[in-house]
Amino acid sequence: MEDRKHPIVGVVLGSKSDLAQAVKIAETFDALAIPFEVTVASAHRTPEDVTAYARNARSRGLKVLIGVAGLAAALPGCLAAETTLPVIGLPVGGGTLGGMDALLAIAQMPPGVPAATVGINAGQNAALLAARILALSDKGLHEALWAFQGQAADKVRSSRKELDTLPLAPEEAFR
Ligand code: RP5
Repeated sequence: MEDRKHPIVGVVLGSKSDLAQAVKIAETFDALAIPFEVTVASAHRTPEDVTAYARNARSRGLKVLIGVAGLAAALPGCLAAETTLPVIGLPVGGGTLGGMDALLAIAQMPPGVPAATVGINAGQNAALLAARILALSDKGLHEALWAFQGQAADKVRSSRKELDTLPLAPEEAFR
């Protein structure tokens, strides 16, 4: 594994009100021992901070950025415009459109400035996608991710036993 002390993922929230998503991201990164940092910077309210953060990110040692934003979610795109690091957008649900506005704003980037998108409020997936990118060059992290996926698979398999009031498919059906 790489040095686990220095943050390698930067998580930028468009507002402190997006904090619940940061908690999901933090839980996932902690489970995988990925060092990260969190800040608040708004594409519309503090655009100069977003620009500076994105421009400094690579030289500060960050390898992936996650932009968390709701409503007219310009944040991931604005980060992507100012760096060559991979940027993952996490659309936050809420407002009159329930997060569809943020999802489309993040997904519909113009050619030349890509930002990846995960589902609305999909904080865990945003963190796991960042982890997969980092695992390309980190064997220890690859192994940790593989174990994480194995645990999720075990949960699904053991949940079958809870269907015991129904005619359950035999385990041989999966071999
Ligand atoms: C977006 O507007 C933020 O990311 C947040 O999801 C939403 C509402 O922000 P607040 O008015 O709660 O600060 O920019």
